[in-house]
Amino acid sequence: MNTNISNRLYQESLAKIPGGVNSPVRAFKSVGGNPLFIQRGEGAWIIDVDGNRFLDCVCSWGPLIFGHAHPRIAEALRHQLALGWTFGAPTELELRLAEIITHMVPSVEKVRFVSSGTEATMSAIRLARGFTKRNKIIKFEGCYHGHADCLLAKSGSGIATLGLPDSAGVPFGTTSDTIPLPYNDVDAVRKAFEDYGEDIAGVIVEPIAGNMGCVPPMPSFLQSLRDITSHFKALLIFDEVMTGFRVAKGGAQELYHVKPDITTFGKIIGGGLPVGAYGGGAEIMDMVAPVGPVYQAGTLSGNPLAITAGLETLMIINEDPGMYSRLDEMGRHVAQEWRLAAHEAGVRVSINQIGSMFTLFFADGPVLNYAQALTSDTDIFSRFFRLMQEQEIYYPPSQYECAFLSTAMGDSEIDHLIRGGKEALRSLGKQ
Ligand code: HOZ
Repeated sequence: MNTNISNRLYQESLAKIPGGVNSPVRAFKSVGGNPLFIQRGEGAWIIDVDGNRFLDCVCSWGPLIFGHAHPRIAEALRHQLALGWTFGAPTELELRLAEIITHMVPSVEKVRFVSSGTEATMSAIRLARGFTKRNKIIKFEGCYHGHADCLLAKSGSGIATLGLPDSAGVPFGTTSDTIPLPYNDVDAVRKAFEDYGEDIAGVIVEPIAGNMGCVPPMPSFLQSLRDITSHFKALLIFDEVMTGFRVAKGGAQELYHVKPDITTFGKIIGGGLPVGAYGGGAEIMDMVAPVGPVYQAGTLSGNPLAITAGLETLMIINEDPGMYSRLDEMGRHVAQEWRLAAHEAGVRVSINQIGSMFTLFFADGPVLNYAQALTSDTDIFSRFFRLMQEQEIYYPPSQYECAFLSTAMGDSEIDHLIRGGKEALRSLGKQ
């Protein structure tokens, strides 16, 4: 594969941008080789600057549930572009998107828009602390809630990918009220509440973890979090930045029938443009300024272009309620075929899949928490990643990120994905 132009752009970028990239996981550091520079996207495919074409399983790390350059979203953006793209004043668009979200996610009565998932979770934590007048926060190892200081403790995503012991530059004081516990471990949560219950403002959790690879909640994990937090009058925060509008119309909370106090959104809510949001019951949300004392603001919050993309995305979702079961069927089919191929090739794998989110771990047993995710053989993963690239599949360049399907993938794309994965697994079996 010719990647000369990507390589040249990467070398030039190294001189001007730290690591040549604007977000660490893109750098291919954990899988080797240089990042591909992308020129354009067409439906389920991306094309790099050297003209190589790949089936895209990154989907911009989740937002592109319909694939690239969906014509309706493109048209809506063109229309808004002609009207102006930022006013620093309210627009009807924000109201309409808020209405759709509160309809689709009933636990959310009011919602505040921000510009990224990081901002959403950072603000949700401040709100939980302001509402409860308590300081401590429970998070789970391997979950990643953006790069706000207080949440960078035992994080997944890029921190896990690069094998970093959390981040430099985070003062001890900012994480001293953060309690990281093992995912899916209800006993550990109970114990933490027995020890610090009166001081715990909230529990933040990815209801389906996506930042240590895809790790589903065990039956009753989320309900236990609901029961314990309610008992101790702490808030339950679902970080649905990745799962919101991806696993079901109402997110993971709809799938598992558990109602959080605060939900954070990102990715799909902006249709691929920078939008985040946090929302919850009116009593809690009315703690936010200008009504209440919890301050949070943003010049570009509710940006008309970004909100337009989000609005059009959620409208398309609402017109096609069957899309989630189709995506889940596709995901199950891929996972099943790859399991079989891995078995035949003598490669040990553990594949987690929920709807259109999935991860192939090169591990012996089930992966239900961060410690188990870390048992995956990352050398084999790196080889798998490169073999997938040879098969014209753009797979996430990290063991600790999810792969995604999009509705732009038809039968031939799913066949391409299954065949490519099988070929890669067969090659691994021979090495
Ligand atoms: N936060 C994204 C999902 N894990 C990864 C993308 C990135 O860090 O660039």
